[in-house]
Amino acid sequence: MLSDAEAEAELARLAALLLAANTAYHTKDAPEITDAEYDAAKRRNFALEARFPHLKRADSPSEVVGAGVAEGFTKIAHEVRMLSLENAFEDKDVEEFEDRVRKYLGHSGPLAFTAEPKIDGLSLSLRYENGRLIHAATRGDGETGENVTENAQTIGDIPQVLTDAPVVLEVRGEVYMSHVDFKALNARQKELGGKIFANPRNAAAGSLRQLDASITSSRPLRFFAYAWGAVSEPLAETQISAINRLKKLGFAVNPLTILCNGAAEMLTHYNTIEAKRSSLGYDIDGVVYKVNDLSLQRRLGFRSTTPRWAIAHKFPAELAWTRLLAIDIQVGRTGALSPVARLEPVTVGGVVVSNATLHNEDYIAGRDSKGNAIRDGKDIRVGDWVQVYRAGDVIPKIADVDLSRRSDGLQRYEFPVICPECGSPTLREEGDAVRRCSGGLICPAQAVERLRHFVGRGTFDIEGLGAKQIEAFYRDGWVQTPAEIFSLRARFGTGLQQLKNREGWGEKSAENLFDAIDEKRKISLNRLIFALGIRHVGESSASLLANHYATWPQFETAMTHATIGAGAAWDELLAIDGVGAVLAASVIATFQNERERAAIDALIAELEVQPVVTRAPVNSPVAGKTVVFTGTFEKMTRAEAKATAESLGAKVAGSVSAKTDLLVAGPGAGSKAKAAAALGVETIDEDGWLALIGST
Ligand code: 5U1
Repeated sequence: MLSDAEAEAELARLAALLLAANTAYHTKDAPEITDAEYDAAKRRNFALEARFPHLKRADSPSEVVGAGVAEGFTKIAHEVRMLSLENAFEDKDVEEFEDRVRKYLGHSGPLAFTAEPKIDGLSLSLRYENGRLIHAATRGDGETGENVTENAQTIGDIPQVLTDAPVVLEVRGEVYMSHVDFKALNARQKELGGKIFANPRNAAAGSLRQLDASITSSRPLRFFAYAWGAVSEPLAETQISAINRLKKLGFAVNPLTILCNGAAEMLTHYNTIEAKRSSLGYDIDGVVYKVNDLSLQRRLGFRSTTPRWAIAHKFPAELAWTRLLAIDIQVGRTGALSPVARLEPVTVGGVVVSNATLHNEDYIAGRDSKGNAIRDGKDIRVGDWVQVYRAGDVIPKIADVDLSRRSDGLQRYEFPVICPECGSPTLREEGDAVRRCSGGLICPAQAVERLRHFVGRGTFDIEGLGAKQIEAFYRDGWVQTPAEIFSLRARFGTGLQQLKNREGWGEKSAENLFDAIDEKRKISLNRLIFALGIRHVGESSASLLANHYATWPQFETAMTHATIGAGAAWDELLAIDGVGAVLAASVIATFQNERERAAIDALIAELEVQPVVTRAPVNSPVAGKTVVFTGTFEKMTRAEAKATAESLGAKVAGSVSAKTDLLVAGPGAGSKAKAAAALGVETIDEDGWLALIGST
């Protein structure tokens, strides 16, 4: 509904914003807006250009194909994944962490944890072989990082040679810059007309991730070690002694690391560290707690990206007041309409913030998802003074609104009932806080988001085909569906003319892209299921489905013939531990939607889907078996039993069926034991299970 003049002004604003964001990201290594915000601005720009083609600027941001920051670095695959940490924000989260750990382990006696500052820097993994530094890699996506070996060799805190170390030792920690060094660096940069860094973390990241190691060597970087990856022999039996061992080997370890007995002591140390925060001389953003006993850490294991044995207790968010200039709506991959606050730029904790999430329509209206008042029921209007906060790296949020500064005549915000991207009606299902576009794949925003998800890191991860490229390909009509990615070579490969004529593309890069696409035709079943972008199916539920059905034909056949709410295929889906009715219905509905199904079939025709290979030892007595646990156990918790069974290659189901091979029943087993008896399923008790898996 914008006039030409308004659209022109908006395109100019977006061009300036995106240019500044590109410069900050690519050149300064100092991003000023989040990726999501950048992408939202790009999308808005595309949408406006599509609606007002005659106003497209000569310097249109949609013609810029951004070079990834990582370009120029070689990659290093981490032998042991680099994990991130679950966050705690309140005292009760820390208490719940201890409770969860105890419950998982079934442990009621004394339990020690380490507590240490969380350094606000850049994670680094250093691999030593026979005492020599072999390589250094950034975290990257946790599986593969950037090779920054030469740069790391210039950091004084990083030993080049270790004596008395395991033959293989990967030391992990944080590269950071002290406040004094940061100020001096910025002063020097100013004098030389160089880049000014927004905060010490960006300065550390920008300094380490230099293609020219001599630049890194001129930057005052430091390193604290706090963890390890691959090791050829155990470092110690406890976290605290492992840290002491790292110290003995010559690494700097944080002097505020202590042992605590339980949540109360952890919280005391948190307060101590917070009180010292401003005088430490370097940035920290919280305190990390870890279970001290490494054998318990091993038992606790990991969720998909975070360990169960550690948590980061973040310091409270930083706050600032500013004006709300506009509310934009972004349409996501599942059609969710997300309101984004456009703010008068304001500095919050050293970072300039100009966008914040507004969550959903209830949040703007001053209600929570149950209809209860939040912010004393104050709604948020364009033009209001709002309080912005940042907690860690998450997208900034709006905490409050100042009614005393509200100008007369500000209107309540009307949440769109029509999708701003495709004009389809928006719908809000019973019990869902989110309003969604009903357009499905006809909505360009949903289609693009699906494609972006499809080529993302946890999914197809095609080198050279990032979010920005796929968006440009979509806009140009080259790729509308995932299958069309795989037919690009056939369609454009002969002449390569069109691709290589794009700015930033040459014949070589086009060929590289086609090769990279071909490389990904072989895909694991779990990645494929996740890549399909089915609502409610995240990375872990995709793995649950893949592990259960094992091959694409088995999964596809089951979903094609399943009926929502009834029948054997439905029961089988729900019997998968971790799969609920909402997820199950969503998967079946996707497979039975004509348009979605056609897109899936076309994609599968281009791929070679790898069946799930059980990683369990071949001699595991339960590999490939479907096991159900029921009743109470004394020597293991249910969660632990499940994790152990899965690590031995078993499938753990939530209910007994004809496919169940084994029921492990503790006291109190009820209907499942009866069902097993009726079906003739072998039933053993806890000791029988422990004996079977050789754990007595
Ligand atoms: N101090 C500290 N920071 N930090 C960050 N410990 C620590 N541990 C981490 C991370 C990501 O990860 C563990 C899972 C090793």
